[in-house]
Parts: sequence; structure tokens; C-alpha cells
Amino acid sequence: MFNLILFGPPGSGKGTQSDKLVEKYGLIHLSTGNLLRKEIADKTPLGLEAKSFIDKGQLVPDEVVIGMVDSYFDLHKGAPGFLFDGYPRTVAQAAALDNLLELKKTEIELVLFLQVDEDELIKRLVHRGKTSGRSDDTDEQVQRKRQEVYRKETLPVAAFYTRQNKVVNIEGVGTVNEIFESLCEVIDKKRK
Ligand code: B4P
Repeated sequence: MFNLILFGPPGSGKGTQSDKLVEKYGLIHLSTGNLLRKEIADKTPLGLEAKSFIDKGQLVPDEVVIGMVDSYFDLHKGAPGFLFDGYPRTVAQAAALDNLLELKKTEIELVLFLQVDEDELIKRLVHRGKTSGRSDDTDEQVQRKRQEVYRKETLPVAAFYTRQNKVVNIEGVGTVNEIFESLCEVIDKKRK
């Protein structure tokens, strides 16, 4: 199995690049953002709970997200590998993922960290808000809150994987194709 994490702040292009990477490498795409939005659209109890956090720019509680990831993993037995997009977002989630992968006798090979400065992120998210219909995109205050939550709760995840020597920084500003090529270069080197 080949498992990788695409890491970065909200709006850094994780979803955009994940779509291209799963197509090229045949990995299973596990985006907790997409899974949560599906729960919200289906109006499930989990979705209703998640919406109240997402709309405020906060993270959904760890136990909710970890349970959702475990179920998704079980649905894809025999997968060639996973691309984790937007997960883990806290150190508790990272520890839970390590435990889950250990049980399955596999591990994270690489953490690709998209580097984008905050002004560019806000610009992208304001732009996405014009067409996405996402309730967490429309308000600039909510976006600033998301960046603040990222710095406090998610950035420590990079340190967690740096201690395991798994993080590679990638310039996240440029055209989508330029960034995709940089990501592929690192992945191809690792898979050799
Ligand atoms: P996510 O769905 O993960 O999304 P995201 O961080 O907003 O965006 P992403 O980085 O994927 O950026 P994108 O490609 O769209 O999270 C949503 C919310 O769900 C979270 O805030 C949280 O509340 C909750 N959640 C999710 N996972 C969770 C977890 N594990 N624990 C707790 N809560 C969780 O790109 C952004 C925009 O930039 C797009 O418009 C795109 O077109 C544009 N763009 C992309 N690449 C570009 C480039 N190179 N140049 C210019 N623009 C570009």
C-alpha cells in the first residue's frame, strides 16, 4: 500500500491537487471535507452536528471525524493506497491515523505540505465563495477564523510528521499544473 497525506492550510489547493493525483496514481481519495459535506447534504445527524462547527470556521470534533475515517477505510479493503486530503487536522487525529494504519500493517509514506501565504489563501477562498455555494466560504470573518484555527490546531500536525521525517514542503503558488508536477516529482522519487 502507498499512503500519502496532502497537507496545507484551508484554500491551499489540497482538493484541487488531490483530484489530479488520485487519477494519476489510482489511490483512494479520502477527503474528510467532502465526506462531511455529503453528510450535511444528506441531512444525517452527523451532518447536522458537523454543519454547526463548519459554518463557524471551527473544526468538527475529533471523535466524529475519526469514526468517519475508520468506516471509510473499512469500506475500501484491498485499496492500493489512500490519499488523505484535509485529514489529519489535529495531533489527536494524526495519532489515531497512525494506530489505524498500524493495525492494517501499513503506514504513511509521505506528507506533502503545500506552502501558500495567508493573503493568497483569503483571496482564493473569497473567489471560491462566489461559485461554490459553501456556507463556510461566503464570509471573510469565517475564513480568517479558519486560518487561525489552522495555525493553532492543525500546524502542530506538520511537526508530528516532521519528527517521523516524512514531510516535504512544496511551493503552493503557481499554476495548478506546475504545482501538480512538483508533487508528482516527489511521489515518483519515493515510489522508485
Ligand atoms: P476542506 O474541505 O478540507 O477544504 P479546504 O481546506 O477549504 O480547501 P482546500 O485546501 O482543499 O482547497 P481547494 O483545492 O478547494 O475543509 C472544509 C471544512 O470541513 C473545515 O474548515 C472543517 O470545518 C471541516 N473539516 C474537514 N476535515 C476535517 C477534519 N479532519 N477535522 C475536523 N474538521 C474537518 O482550493 C481553494 C481554492 O483555490 C479553489 O477555489 C481553487 O480553485 C483555488 N486554487 C487551487 N489551486 C490554485 C492555484 N494553484 N492558484 C490559484 N487558485 C487555486
